[in-house]
Amino acid sequence: MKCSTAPAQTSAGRLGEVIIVVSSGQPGFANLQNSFAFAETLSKSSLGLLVRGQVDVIWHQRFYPPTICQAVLPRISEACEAASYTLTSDLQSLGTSIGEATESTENTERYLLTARDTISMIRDELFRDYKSPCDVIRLLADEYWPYGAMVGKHGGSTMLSGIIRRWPSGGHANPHIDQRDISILSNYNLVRRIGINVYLETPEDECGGEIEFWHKITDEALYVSQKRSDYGLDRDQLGDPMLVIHPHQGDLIMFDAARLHGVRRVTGGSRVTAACFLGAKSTHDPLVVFA
Ligand SMILES: O=C(O)CCC(=O)C(=O)O
Repeated sequence: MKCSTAPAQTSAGRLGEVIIVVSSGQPGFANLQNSFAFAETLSKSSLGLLVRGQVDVIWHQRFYPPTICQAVLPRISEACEAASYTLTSDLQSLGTSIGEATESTENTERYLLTARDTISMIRDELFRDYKSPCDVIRLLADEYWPYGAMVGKHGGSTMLSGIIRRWPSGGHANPHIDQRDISILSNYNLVRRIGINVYLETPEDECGGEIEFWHKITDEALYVSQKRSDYGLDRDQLGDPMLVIHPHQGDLIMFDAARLHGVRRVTGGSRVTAACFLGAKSTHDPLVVFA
């Protein structure tokens, strides 16, 4: 399939494992940080740097075996086609996400009631012969982070620990941050929320589906005041992104979710991810896993 897409906009200098990326753009937000760093592998040291805010993005290529992605994709695509996602029609999502849970108390209840079943569907049905990507991430985070990692709890119930999303052709995601200051996370007082995506299927090069990064927004109230009525911000008002990554099958991308990010429209094929978040309360508390 032949598609076309806008080129990546970055300038980068290598420093061993860590690459520093500096923007030449002029983003129009207060509290922005307009340079950032990324690491090429998920390791004890890069996770520590990300949790401490010294690295913004980890892009670990071929983290998850493409052969397993291929084996699970038919049943995942079928389940996604049958699922309903109430937040947006820009993508499909299995189970009730934390984004939906924050929309209403009714949704919060549904999120908590369905979390265990969704975890079991992903682990025992969709990935039945394999370790699911979010389970692998949780085990590694528990081993790498000095204070461990645990699945989040809310009012005595287990939160969702991983989710599956699918963007059919035409799908995209508006630029957004993933907020920490929401009621379902309030007990944790998070200082950082790390977005994690493992790419199970990606469109061919030039068929869209890139993840784009702009500046960091630390003032969530300011973000909320500028939000569109559905979700996220207007792409047209942001200018060029500072970094555009086209992930490939099996890649892992982890990032500080206070950094504005979005997904470019898929113009051919489809894009499937296994996703979760790690929340950091401080540098001496366990990480919290949720989705
Ligand atoms: O799938 C991606 O690359 C990014 C998804 C996203 O917007 C998020 O994890 O918040």
